[in-house]
Amino acid sequence: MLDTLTREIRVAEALTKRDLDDLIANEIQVLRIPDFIPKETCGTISTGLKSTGYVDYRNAPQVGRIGMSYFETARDPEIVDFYFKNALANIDLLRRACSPYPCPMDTFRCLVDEIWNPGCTLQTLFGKKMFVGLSRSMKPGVPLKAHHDMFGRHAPDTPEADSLISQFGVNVYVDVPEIGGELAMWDVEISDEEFLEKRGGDYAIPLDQLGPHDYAVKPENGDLILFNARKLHAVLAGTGTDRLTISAFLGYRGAEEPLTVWS
Ligand SMILES: O=C(O)CCC(=O)C(=O)O
Ligand SMILES: [Fe+2]
Repeated sequence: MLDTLTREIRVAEALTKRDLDDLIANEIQVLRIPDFIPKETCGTISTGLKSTGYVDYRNAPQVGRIGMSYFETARDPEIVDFYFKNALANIDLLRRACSPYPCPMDTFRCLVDEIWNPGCTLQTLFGKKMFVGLSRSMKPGVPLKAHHDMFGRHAPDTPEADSLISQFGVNVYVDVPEIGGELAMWDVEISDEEFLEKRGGDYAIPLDQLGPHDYAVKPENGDLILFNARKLHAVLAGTGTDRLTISAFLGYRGAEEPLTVWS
């Protein structure tokens, strides 16, 4: 399947401030940069990630990850503590997995810092550095169910979450199945209360409970894709091979404020 032809999706040759501004201004919902990392390096990074080893998410069974998402802490103080204790070591783990190539998330952080005058920094929370660069592995036949990503749910009543104006998903695609594995999006933005009600006891909303998605992007190896994570989105099941990505969130708090990244 090709990308849905829609004004919401823009394909660009390089990451620029203008495209980032259009994403922030809601002019586009998805920004895709093919060959953000050379396709030739994807195989080596994929092998490095697989030998580092994926472990299933605490709260999303059948989805493997290296590193830990703040979403998994589910506000449990002990897990929050564990997350922060391992944050920098997990960044290092990802760097080693990508070696001898730079970790694509490091490259992304540098590039954003270069194009955004106030800079791009690693998100802190409770005075501590967060982890960034979670690698996700999705098995063939398994979708990532529909959800939106809201920092405020996991870090409620914090200045860091309250000050966010936009939250973007950032993914570098390291190993994508030939068939399937699209990032699918719905144009609606629902409140977190409505989302929590719809997902019930599950980690997200099963795809058969929603109408058809409004647009979809089919990533290729080496792509960087940024998207509005406050819209409902899902990953469609792939065929044949595991789907490996390196991911983050990018937070926007105003034109004069630094952008921040975290997982
Ligand atoms: O892997 C993808 O294409 C998107 C995954 C996702 O839900 C996210 O990065 O927030
Ligand atoms: Fe997401």
